[in-house]
Order: sequence, then C-alpha cells, then structure tokens
Amino acid sequence: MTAPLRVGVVGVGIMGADHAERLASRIAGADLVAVADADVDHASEVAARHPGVRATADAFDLIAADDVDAVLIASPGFAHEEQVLACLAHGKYTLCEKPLTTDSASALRLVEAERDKVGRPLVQVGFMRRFDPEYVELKHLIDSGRLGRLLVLHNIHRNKTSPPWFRDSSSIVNDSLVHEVDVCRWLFAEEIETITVLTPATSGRAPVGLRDPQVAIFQLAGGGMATTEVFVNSHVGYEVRCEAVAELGSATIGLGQNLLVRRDNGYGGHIPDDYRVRFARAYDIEVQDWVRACRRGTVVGPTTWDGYAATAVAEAGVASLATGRPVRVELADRAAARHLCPEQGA
Ligand code: ISE
Repeated sequence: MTAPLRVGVVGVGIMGADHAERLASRIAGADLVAVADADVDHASEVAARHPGVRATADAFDLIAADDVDAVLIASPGFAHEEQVLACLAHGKYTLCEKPLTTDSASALRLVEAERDKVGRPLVQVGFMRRFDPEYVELKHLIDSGRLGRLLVLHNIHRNKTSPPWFRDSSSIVNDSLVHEVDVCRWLFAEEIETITVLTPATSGRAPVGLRDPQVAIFQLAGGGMATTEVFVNSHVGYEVRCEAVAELGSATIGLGQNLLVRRDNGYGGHIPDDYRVRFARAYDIEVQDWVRACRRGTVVGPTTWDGYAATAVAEAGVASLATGRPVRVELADRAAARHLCPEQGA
C-alpha cells in the first residue's frame, strides 16, 4: 500500500483520545479519518481537535465504512467482542486495546473467528509494554542467553489512584495485573500454569470495596516463577518496574532514573502521574509498528491468542482472589490458533 492507512478509532475515552491524537499528529503513513463513541458529543469534541475527522455514535458504521482501512478499538472491554467480530467480517486490520475481551470464552471465540473467517492474523492486542524500549532491551538480553536461564521475575505495578470504574478488587486483576500476565508470558516465552492472588493489608487510602494492594504469584510451565505487587492507589505516581533474575545475573528496568536532580540537601527525579506519560514512547512505537505492518499487509505484536491467554490467566486470578489459593489456568488447545505463525506472540 502506498497511500496512507486510513484509520478509525472506536472509543475515545482516556486512551482512545490519546491514540487519536497520536494518529493525527505523530504517526507516519496514517490518516485519522473517523472516531466513534457512544457519547457522540464527546466523539465530536475529539474529532473537532483534528480537522477533517468525522464523529459518529455508531462503532459499527465506522468499522464498515469504505474510507476506513484499519480500526483501533479503545472502547470498554465488554464491547470488544462484537466490535472485533465486525472488523473480522469486514477484513479490517485491528489494534484492540487490552483486554481482548473480559472473559476467556469470548476471547477464544475471537481466536477461532479470526482463524475460520480470515485464516490469517488480522488483530493485534494492545499490550504496549512489548514495545517499550526498556522492556524490549530486557527481552533481547534474556533471549541472547547472556544472563543464562531466566528463573524469576519480580514486578511492581503502581498507579497513583485507581479510576472510578474500579469498583471491586477483580478490576485490579483484569485491568492492571493483566499487563504483568502478558509481560511474563512474553519474557519467559511460556504459558502461565497457575496463579495465586493474595491480599495483604488494604491501604486506608483505597476506595471502599477494593483490596489494594494485591500480590500475585505466577507459576510458569517451565518451572519459573513471577511475583507481582499491584498497588493502584499508592498516591505516589505511576511506577512500573521489573527485575529478571537469571542463572548468571539479574537485570532491572523501570527505575525511572533518566534525570536526577540534586538540590537543597536532596536529590531525586520525577514520577509521572499515569501510563500515558510513562509509556508514551511504547504507545507511539506500538501504533507506528501497527500502521507499518498493516500497510505491508501483515500483523506484528501480541496476537488474539496472547489476548485470550492473558484473559484466561486473569480469570483464574479472579477465582484465586476469592480464596487466596492457587488456581490452575485451563487453556484451550493451541490448535485453536493454528492460523498464527508459531513465532508470533508468546
Ligand atoms: C490501565 O487500563 C492500564 O492499562 C494501565 O497500564 C494500568 O497501569 C492501569 O492500572 C489500568 O487501569
């Protein structure tokens, strides 16, 4: 394809509006042509920021439109299944924000629909950490073998405050911990077999009904393990760190030590408020790579299978949250995703 990729964005809440801005201003080879949101006034407001972009309340109109080559879905997770199915039916390349869907059965239906209706990958799932330069460097280091065999990952995932739609503790698993699920599958290049979600003392600053922080333990198929602390009301800032412990050494990312200022008997740096700042580069690279791949007629990055596996692990995590006991992750046969190249995804 030589012409720019004409992209429509479905859902222009916090993340969708951020992606619309990125597509309209920073991404080469793409034209933002339309935005859709159930709140049409908000869609119009976002469209008005970008001359020539139209707004609609109907996601399905946008997906079907002849002048839309590819669709970026950033609507709430519960809307994803129908919207991704529409994209598959119209043969449109799709970048679907995480989670692929909110339960494993519907996520698996999407893997199968992509296989049966299209027969090749068309959908990328928005696990943007795989495009973050620090995570990419860590992945290359692990894959190079220079640290020897990867044994353990320690993850820290903190948000300043949780969004208002985090009404119960399962949101932390489904919406926040799910990133570490994907990171672990990707860095180990193995599936997660069991997950345990523990609830230490809850912070007095967490909204009522939210067990926050949580500590999760993943057991990988090859025997490795990962620990994750998710704390979404730390009231400090957005912090994501990962330490990989391997046979010959360890490696850490996310220390955020780019600029250290010494002043008035102190020293320190800045901690961003949220993921749009911390992962700005990752989002830019993710969307730019997606656009390039669509124009070449391919798909890169996390696949529908990765989206399905992450949702299945999160679902087991929510079950574990209720008891604090390990829960086994039941995955479908990988043949469900035989249309994906073996090297794609985790
Ligand atoms: C949000 O949806 C994200 O994806 C962020 O990366 C995560 O840190 C946050 O907890 C989620 O709510």
